Amino acid sequence: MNRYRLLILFLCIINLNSFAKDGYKLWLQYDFIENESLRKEYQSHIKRLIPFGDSETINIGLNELERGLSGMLGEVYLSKVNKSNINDYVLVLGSKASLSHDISSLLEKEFNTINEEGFIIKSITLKGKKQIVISGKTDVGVLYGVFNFLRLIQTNKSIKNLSIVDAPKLKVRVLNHWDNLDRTVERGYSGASIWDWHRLPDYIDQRYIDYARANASIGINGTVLNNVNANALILTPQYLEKVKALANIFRPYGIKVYLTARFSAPIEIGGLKTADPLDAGVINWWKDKTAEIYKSIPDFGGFLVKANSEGQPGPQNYDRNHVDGANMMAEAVAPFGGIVMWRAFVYSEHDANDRAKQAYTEFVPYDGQFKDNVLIQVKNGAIDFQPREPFHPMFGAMPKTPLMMEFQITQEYLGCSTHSVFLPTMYKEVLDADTYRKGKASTVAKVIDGTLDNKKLTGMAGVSNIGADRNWTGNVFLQANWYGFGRLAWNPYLTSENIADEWIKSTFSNANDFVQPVKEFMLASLEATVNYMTPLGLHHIMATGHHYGPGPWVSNLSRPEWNPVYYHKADAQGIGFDRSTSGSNAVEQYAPEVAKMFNDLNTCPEEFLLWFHHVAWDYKLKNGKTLWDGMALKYQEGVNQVEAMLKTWNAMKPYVDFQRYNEVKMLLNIQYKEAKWWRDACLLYFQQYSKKTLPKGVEAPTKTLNYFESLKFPFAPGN
Ligand code: BDP
Repeated sequence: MNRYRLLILFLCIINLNSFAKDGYKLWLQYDFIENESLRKEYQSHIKRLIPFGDSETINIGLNELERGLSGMLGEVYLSKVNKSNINDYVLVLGSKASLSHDISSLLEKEFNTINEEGFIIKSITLKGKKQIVISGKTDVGVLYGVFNFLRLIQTNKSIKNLSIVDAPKLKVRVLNHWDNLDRTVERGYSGASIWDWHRLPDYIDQRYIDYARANASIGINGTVLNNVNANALILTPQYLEKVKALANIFRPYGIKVYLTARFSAPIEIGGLKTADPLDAGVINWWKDKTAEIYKSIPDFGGFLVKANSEGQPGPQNYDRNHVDGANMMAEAVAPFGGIVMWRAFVYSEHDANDRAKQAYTEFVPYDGQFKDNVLIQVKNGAIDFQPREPFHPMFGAMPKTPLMMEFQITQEYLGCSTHSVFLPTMYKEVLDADTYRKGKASTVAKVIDGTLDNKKLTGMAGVSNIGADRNWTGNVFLQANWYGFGRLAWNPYLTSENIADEWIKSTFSNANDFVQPVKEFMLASLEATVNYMTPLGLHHIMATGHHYGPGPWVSNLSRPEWNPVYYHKADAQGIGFDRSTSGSNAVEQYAPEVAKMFNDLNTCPEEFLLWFHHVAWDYKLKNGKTLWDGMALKYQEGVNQVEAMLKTWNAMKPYVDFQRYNEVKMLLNIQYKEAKWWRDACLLYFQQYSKKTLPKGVEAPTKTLNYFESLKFPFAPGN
């Protein structure tokens, strides 16, 4: 080989290496298991793969097994061997209908306990031969089983005597992409939209396939492709052809496509004069449009609608209500098995009272009036995806209406894709919260999985943090939030600790000295962020528009409830929004037990203190400190926690490839800097009202309040 060729070869190797660990492979790294005895142990249980059935989905499962097993165990696994030749230690996969009868009859009991998407992973002995079977009632169930089986190995679990039966607890598990047709992403911090509308339908980006694979691996079964602030053009034939191309790619992965429908589309693209939901022409327009969609996408999921919210059109423009609007669309999709996800994120421009009360006020009176195929999609809290919010009171108040959870995965209010915040901790706080609707233990999880009120249609939506960045989420750590969302949509009872554990091991390493400290850091990361941004129940004090950085001083926006001063209400007496019975009385929207707890200063959890109460600066916190001192110390604690996260990460260098190690390190450094910015700006601002000095232990700000107020970020992303 001449020197030139050698050089090319060398560059190729370097290049391969640098791409090998850039985060693109997400949690599906399938790293070679270095521990020889463990590897041998696995190898001894899997000698061959045998698929039953050859649908596209089964082949995807088979390829995944080949890819995963050869990656982790370093052997070539032969598939499609002669089925009559089943030997010991064969891994069998296939749905109930395609498995051979002697195998499927051994799983009869398990099949009876799973739903259509569930799976079984079981060690069996047939004619004296040991085998592992991965099965389900449907091919997609089998695929979920495959990913779960691979996860066992990724997380170094035993595969000796397997008997796993699992099925999703929620039906609709969807990502909501706030992606625009021009490839910008509202509140997106990970690059452009992954949907290359311009080159679709003919150009199929490999990313679409990898996206589908990643989602299937965590059980996500739907995707809403376009922004809730929708452009009606998505419903024109030109775009529907592109949507169809994506639907075709996603189908074998068990993923349905949904679209956000702009309520005024009949006018904008249909040439009608009105979008009144009771108008016969409008009703027919939606029926025809729906039929047109189903003709090319027979398994189309349905529509998501943001109506009469933040200026979006809706039924109220015609003096109709949410029921009129949602039911009209629900009737259009019903014949095809489609659903409507109607959002409850509404707040009136004409009611300056308390924004937190408005969605409940608008929706609860309609309980029981929506059609069976309507899900009301409710954000986790009543304001807007804050670092911490009490659960939305609607979850405890609409027993006759299927309510769907909407979480935000993208970090609009939590430091964009820069800050490393593990969100499943927050999701769990909400899911585990007790609504007391039917007495104790009526958790939000039981409301949304339908078990509390015996509801059939259930779901969870996550506002996606995915973009065209090579590592998908702009920060490798935030892949954990996509992962965790999927896992919780599958099973809202999983713990955030388990989710972190799985994710760390599948993404980075099983080394205990890595897993433990990183898990601790992830589990503490939400609290750290709440501390340096909005401790003790503060909320919505971010800067205007882009919400990047602190802006507690903002008071000049046209709508009162857009201003941070509306939320913190700091004055000479104290700080906080009085939502108790002596204030806006928002507490009344909760069940009596919950209302009582929040209403009473003594029982209100301190993490929600300033959410529900206006509290004097000298008020004594549970730790004996005054509110002012306690608040200042919380801000400092948040900064200290990020410093500790950074230290932990620095010590992890030996366990992580350089690229991912270094990217996370740089981002944590920014987070540390920004945590101090938050602390200093907020404390200087609130100090004008408290007129108190900073307690011992809180670092003195190095810049003035004027300086912080002067900072402008006209090009902050995602706006
Ligand atoms: C807010 C966002 C805005 C969204 C809106 C929504 O600032 O970009 O359009 O929520 O959820 O959080 O509709």
